[in-house]
Amino acid sequence: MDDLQTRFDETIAADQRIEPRDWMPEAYRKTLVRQIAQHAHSEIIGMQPEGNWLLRAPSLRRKAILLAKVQDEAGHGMYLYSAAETLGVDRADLTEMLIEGRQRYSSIFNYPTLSYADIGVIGWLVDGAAICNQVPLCRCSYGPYARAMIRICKEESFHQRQGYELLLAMMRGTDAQRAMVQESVDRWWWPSLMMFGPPDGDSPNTQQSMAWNIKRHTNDELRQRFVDMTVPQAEALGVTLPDPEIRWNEERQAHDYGEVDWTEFKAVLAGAGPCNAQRIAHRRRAHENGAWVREAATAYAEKQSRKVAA
Ligand code: FAQ
Repeated sequence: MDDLQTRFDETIAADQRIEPRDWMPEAYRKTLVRQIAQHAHSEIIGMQPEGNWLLRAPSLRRKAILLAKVQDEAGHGMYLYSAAETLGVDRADLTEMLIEGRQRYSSIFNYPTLSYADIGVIGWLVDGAAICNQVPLCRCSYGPYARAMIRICKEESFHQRQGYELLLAMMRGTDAQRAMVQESVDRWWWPSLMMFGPPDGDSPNTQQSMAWNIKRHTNDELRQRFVDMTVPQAEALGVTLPDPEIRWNEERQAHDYGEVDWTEFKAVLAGAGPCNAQRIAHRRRAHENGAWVREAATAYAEKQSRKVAA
């Protein structure tokens, strides 16, 4: 046991990868299952706010783009559930835990999409925040998660670009379109900052996850990176970020910004966000409606394996 622990510690210290067949401490495995499952659930629940606009896209081109993005998110969920399964858990159990409220998904997907500008703003801000958070996960110490993240990040950067491009088109349009974009930015800015998790002083998992090379930066470091990246993009777009305290700090070589409303964040995590109940009810319904597909697929797989055995 000591030998196994030493080997694990040496692998982490050398910044190398842990693979599914390697020995790992139970707490490391549990942390990964928690984070990867939460991440997978976020991708799947994250299809709902955008899916809401699929039948109301303003043109065939916008519809094709949105459809492709939502499909990519399903794919990301699948890669991530597969990565979680290499840790000895079952995807069906993870889904059960999600719909029973025993596992989390990102707070951001508990907010409603009220206009088509939200589609652009989700791409720009939500995918932008996701990229900031996820690029360092490509160097995560657990091999299957790191490899899944490389592919996911490539697709996320397309998602971000499509959002920005949609907003640019709207900002070059009518006054009403510009107002729609600004109203959407006003609603999504603060929830996007919450995606990075609680402030470092209130983040119980960060220290250990960084020691294991799962996380590479703290929540506040990544949040700062996101603010610094987004401020010039907002200027180029011609929108105002709804925080009067944003200003360049010469000394820190970073932007100062206002305090996030952590009471709202905690309420959303506790289930009291605007769409928590709706998101889970919808996921539960989709799962129940898909029961016949799973049964048919299992029956077919069993029939095939009997054929092979015969
Ligand atoms: N929402 O100690 P920490 C996407 C929980 S992007 C809900 O700091 P940790 C792409 C946390 O789980 C979104 N819960 O935790 C897309 C913990 O509770 P627990 C998904 C949150 O793990 C775009 C407690 O608070 N991305 O889907 C949140 O070290 C557009 C204490 O927090 C990922 O999941 C939150 N925002 O750091 C799809 C990235 N923040 O579990 C569709 C991978 C914290 O102990 C459309 N995950 N909590 O009960 C991570 O990087 C980390 O897990 C953090 C949290 C940074 C989210």
